[in-house]
Amino acid sequence: MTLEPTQGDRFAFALLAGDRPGALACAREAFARGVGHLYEDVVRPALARIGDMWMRNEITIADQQVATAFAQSVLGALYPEFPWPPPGPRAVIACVAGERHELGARMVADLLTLDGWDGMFLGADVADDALLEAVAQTRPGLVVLSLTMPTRRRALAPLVAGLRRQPSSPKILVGGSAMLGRELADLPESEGTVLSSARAAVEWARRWKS
Ligand code: B12
Repeated sequence: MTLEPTQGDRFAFALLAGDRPGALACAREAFARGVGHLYEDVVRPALARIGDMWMRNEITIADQQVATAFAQSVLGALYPEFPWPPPGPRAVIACVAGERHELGARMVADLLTLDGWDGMFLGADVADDALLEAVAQTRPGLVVLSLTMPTRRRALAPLVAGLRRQPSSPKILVGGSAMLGRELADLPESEGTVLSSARAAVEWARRWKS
């Protein structure tokens, strides 16, 4: 029995082959079912597959980096077609200091923006001071922190405590694959919430969007 490749597999192989038309066609086909579907059901499993190939030494770390950059440019090509609404309340989204995995955080930023937030994505490896300064200046209602590497978890407590001291009292949401199955219970002063998918982030944030 031969299994049909999933959309995620097709996207992964197009990325690794540097096949821009193939990757774009696959992304566009998924986008027809919504940005959430494209991100969570196609791009996320494609990148997971690429990570597994790296673990098995079938590709190099450089291949992985090139494939991610390529995925970002393919998604960027579809940006003008996304149904962006007028910007609403501000949300700041960042990868914590030392965290270079940025695609998931960018997806959270995009899906929040598509749901009516004014998403300000600060990108990868954001130093605590820079994040706190951005929050002090822009006074967001929501701050989203993304962590992929479990080693970054220990840096969370002081950052969440710093965010808690901000006069605008933003809601704090923490997630990413390093937080799968975790609780924020070990974080002092935290009322932050842990979630693991970008779609769940949007659902959770809706109640604070006023
Ligand atoms: C691409 C990639 C890289 C790229 C990143 C480039 C970039 N510009 O982002 C580069 C080459 C830089 C890299 C480096 C490393 N990587 Co890497 N990388 C990956 C890979 C293949 C894909 C990551 C990705 O983009 N996934 C797709 C996105 C969409 O998924 P996601 O991040 O999980 O995000 C989703 C959810 O988690 C959620 N989400 C994300 N943030 C948030 C926040 C909130 C609040 C919420 C609610 C949800 C949420 O929403 C997203 C959509 O659903 C993964 C494999 C994998 N399984 O993910 C390995 C992986 C994460 N990397 C790994 C490793 C080990 C490393 C390195 C240590 C390798 C090395 N020796 O150099 C370094 C560490 C760098 C660092 N300090 O951060 C391991 C981590 C293992 C572990 N748990 O410890 C993985 C799992 C590979 C593997 N199979 O072992 N990597």
